[in-house]
Amino acid sequence: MTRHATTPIPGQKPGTSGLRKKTPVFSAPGYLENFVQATFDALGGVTGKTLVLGGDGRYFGDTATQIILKMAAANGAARVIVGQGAWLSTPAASHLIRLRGADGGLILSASHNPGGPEEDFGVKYNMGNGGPAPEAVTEAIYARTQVIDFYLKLEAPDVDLGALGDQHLGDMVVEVVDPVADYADLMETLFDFPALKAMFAGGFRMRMDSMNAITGPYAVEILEKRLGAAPGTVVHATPLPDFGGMHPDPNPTWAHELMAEMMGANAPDFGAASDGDGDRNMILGAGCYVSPSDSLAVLAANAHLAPGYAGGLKGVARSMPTSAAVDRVAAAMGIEAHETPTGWKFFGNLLDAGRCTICGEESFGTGSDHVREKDGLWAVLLWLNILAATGKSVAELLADHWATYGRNYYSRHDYDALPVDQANALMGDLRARLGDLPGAEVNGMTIRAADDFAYHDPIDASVSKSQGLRIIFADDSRIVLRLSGTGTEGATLRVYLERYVAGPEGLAEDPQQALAPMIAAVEALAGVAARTGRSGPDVIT
Ligand code: G16
Repeated sequence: MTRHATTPIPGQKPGTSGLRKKTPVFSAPGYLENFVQATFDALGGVTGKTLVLGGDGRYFGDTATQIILKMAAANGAARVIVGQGAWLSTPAASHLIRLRGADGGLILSASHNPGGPEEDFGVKYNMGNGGPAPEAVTEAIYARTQVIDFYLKLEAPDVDLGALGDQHLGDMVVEVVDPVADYADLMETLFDFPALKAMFAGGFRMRMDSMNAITGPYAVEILEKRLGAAPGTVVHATPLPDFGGMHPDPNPTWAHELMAEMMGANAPDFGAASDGDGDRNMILGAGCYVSPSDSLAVLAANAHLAPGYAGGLKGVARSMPTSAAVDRVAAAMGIEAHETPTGWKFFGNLLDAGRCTICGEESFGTGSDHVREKDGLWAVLLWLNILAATGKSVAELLADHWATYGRNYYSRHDYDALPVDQANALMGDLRARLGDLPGAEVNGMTIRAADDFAYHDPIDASVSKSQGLRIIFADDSRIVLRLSGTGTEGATLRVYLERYVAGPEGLAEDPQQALAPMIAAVEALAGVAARTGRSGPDVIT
């Protein structure tokens, strides 16, 4: 074991989902080491513990894996279970932690952010329940980074991460496992694989865009090998260190190849994409885009059609900026609906306490209590199961859903890479005026309520403040503004827009048209275009 003297490095504060920085920052001498040692220290050390380790295959992941293995060995860990080739999708890592009863795990990914020598890298710690570290733990890690003065790292040759089985690193066992098999087996327990096989055998056509990221091997194994989808169903199926130059964020802007195919002539019946680390999903039908908030609501309403959820749902949960469409489903079912801050970590307590079964976010994340992360391929398989069980198309399912529950028109407008001071000033000025807004009129609409969202966790009574500015109108239409906690360049302003139409008229409008009054209200209240000088958002979901 070698003890290396170090000094604190500023800025190692985990964001919405772990610590994300530009690769040159993360790969600078001591940067990763400081953060990993601070993580181990904040957990009370890792002596005798079992950890899971893997990532999404992005640039620097293999080097980082070797460094972390040597640090875990020097810190006295008993065993590290690592995916072959240092690969593990985020949901597969969550499953492996739970399956093997590990004490926790480190996931090397900057999720949907681009990868490469000049792009993004990230590290996050997941707890023994398989879920992201809660705020109390990430704050303890950050506190430790500010006083750290040494890290431990074994001097040893690199481990062969291509060879399955046990190896030794000092006294620690490194167990290299197939990253796909256990996860694929879990999916077989939840969904009606024979029915899905029959659907594909009957000519059902699908396109899955894995965006040169980690879901490629998982999707090929499950969709093409186990379910018999046509070879080539999965495209961009090989994880590449720079994602082949793709921006692996499954939304209409970045998954534009898939969008073009699904909106074009002779489109497949079903389309889906996932992100860098496999926890996000975008769902499409032929000529039809499903907004993530609607996807969550449709999945909650129909989950009982899949064997894993045949007993019904205990409750649902959504992040605050996600539309209230799923709340309407929960009300009809008579089950609990929870509203949490942005960040999957906030669902962990509710899932562990059996207060919800399915949860989701507008940021293309959906999942259930089968793991403690959002899960892209799980959402794809649940949609497929529902399509197989109902015999309906994606467009028919959506239309039926809106006819039953009404439609929560929804969109998110992102303004990327704003100067940090400008973004903070915009938010600060609006925050200062929130108290004056209730009762005020904007473009003929009356504001009913306005606040800075705070979450009171019903399980552990922790309070999370300043989670987004909400302005709610008399008809329950809503605008929400918050700054992203996952970007690595300047500030990203997210503007969330929602308007409810009960129907039966007006359910098939273009969302941007339907939301035009809300878009105008944002400009009147916050002056986004005027203050940023931008002519429009960089990303519209
Ligand atoms: C992460 C979190 C999500 C969150 C998303 C966007 O996703 O796990 O819970 O909704 O970031 O966060 P923000 O709006 O702060 O950028 P991922 O897929 O990046 O891990």
